[in-house]
Amino acid sequence: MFDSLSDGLQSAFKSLRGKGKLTEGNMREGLEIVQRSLLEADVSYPVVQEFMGHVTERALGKKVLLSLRPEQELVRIVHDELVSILGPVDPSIHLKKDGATIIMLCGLQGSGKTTTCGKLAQLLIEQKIKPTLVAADLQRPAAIEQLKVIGEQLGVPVYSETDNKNPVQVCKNGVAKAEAEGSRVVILDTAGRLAIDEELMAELARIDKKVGPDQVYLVVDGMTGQDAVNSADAFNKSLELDGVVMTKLDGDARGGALLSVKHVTGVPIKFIGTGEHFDALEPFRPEGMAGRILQMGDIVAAAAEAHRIVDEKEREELEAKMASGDFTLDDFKNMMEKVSKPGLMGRMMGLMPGMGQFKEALESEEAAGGIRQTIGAINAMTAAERRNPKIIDASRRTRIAKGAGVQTPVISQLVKQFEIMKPLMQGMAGGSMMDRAKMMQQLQGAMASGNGSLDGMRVKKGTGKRLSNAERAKLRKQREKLKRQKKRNKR
Ligand SMILES: Nc1nc2c(ncn2[C@@H]2O[C@H](COP(=O)(O)OP(=O)(O)O)[C@@H](O)[C@H]2O)c(=O)[nH]1
Ligand SMILES: [Mg+2]
Repeated sequence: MFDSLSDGLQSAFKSLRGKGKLTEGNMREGLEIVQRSLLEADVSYPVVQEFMGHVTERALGKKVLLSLRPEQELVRIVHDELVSILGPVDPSIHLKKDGATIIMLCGLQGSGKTTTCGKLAQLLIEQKIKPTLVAADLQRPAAIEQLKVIGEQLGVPVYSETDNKNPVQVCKNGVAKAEAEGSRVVILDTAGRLAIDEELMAELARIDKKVGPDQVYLVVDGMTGQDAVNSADAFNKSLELDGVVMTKLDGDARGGALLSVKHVTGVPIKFIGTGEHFDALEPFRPEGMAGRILQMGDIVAAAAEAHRIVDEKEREELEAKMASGDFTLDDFKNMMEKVSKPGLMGRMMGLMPGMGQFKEALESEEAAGGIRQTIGAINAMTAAERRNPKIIDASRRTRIAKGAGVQTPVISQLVKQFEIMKPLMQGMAGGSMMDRAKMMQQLQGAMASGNGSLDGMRVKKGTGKRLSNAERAKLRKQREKLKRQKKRNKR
């Protein structure tokens, strides 16, 4: 999703990253790439202008130019601006306390209205509310049938009148019947045209006036780019919209429509559709979406997940330890125990940018075994050894291996892994989101490079293989590179 927007923004940030000292000149270059990528992602011109106005003003501010990591500042500014243009958030349906809440869906033909009826019904069913669906699209004979099938699948009543050509009457009758039957929610599935026309707008305005829906949602096809903006504008002028549902964001939508439609209508984006099935409706969260556009993963979701496993105090202690370099094998063990809960690692990784590929490796039985083995090995160490693994010499190694019931190389490997990991952890603890992402990449590199690496937190099962000279040199180089990088980051 949003590939062109993300790619463009990434390249803007990258071009600044290589610049060393930031000047107004090269910041402007970065800003130009941001602007181009917005336009290429089909964000409409007036929106781009306004967006760039805010971003430029802040990006060229003194503080940013003097800052150590200008590209990060730019990411932050763009992120904040995305959030502010996409917000405020309001994914609730606002049900009335008494009587039936009437929700009217409108939008162009094929935008996903009828499908969204089903998705909203499913959402309500999950809240123990059984809605009534009203088939008010009388343009196409198949439309009524389509809604009926959805009603049957979900087990909710569908009101329709085959011979009535007046959608206002059908809606009125449908609402009356639903109310008589005690339905708490009525969803009107209205007609759409291929393009906006006066007749359609007049028809919708009549339904609006005569039936008096409590909520009017515009359903917009996220794949349609500029067209989406024009139609949203027209619907917004004829009807008072309460929210937008943007569909088909599971495909290769360029994402621009989301920004433009929000800007043009000024009403909250309530939900996004991410598939054809009834459960493919997500409450819209600006932060999550901005994160996705900037390829930072859904940090909020990841953080929420992390919160659930480690409590606040523990986490602060861990961070402090990581930052100061006091991180010991005991802490490492502690952390391993926390993350070794089944399924957890995979979910966390899935939420982090670029880490999806490790999901399977980390979820595997082998990985779980590796973690158990590592914990066992640390358990077999003395307190002094856990604090300072450097003292672990050949004889200690043999003793520990015996105690843990593993081969000696497992222990050397573990100590090596830990030494590589420690500076990385330190870097992660102090840094910003971008620092962390970078460190993650390095961790990935270390994991992927085989010997002496983290190797997916998996300890090789005692092949007894020793490092060759070349491998050792490679490892040393890696460590030195990390050290230099760390120094640079500190500066
Ligand atoms: N991939 C994907 N397809 C969708 C989504 N929403 C709707 N569709 C498809 O879009 C087409 C038109 O949907 P429909 O609900 O009939 O549109 P309507 O004319 O506005 O009622 C159908 O083939 C749906 O399956 C979505 O979020 N993702
Ligand atoms: Mg339809």
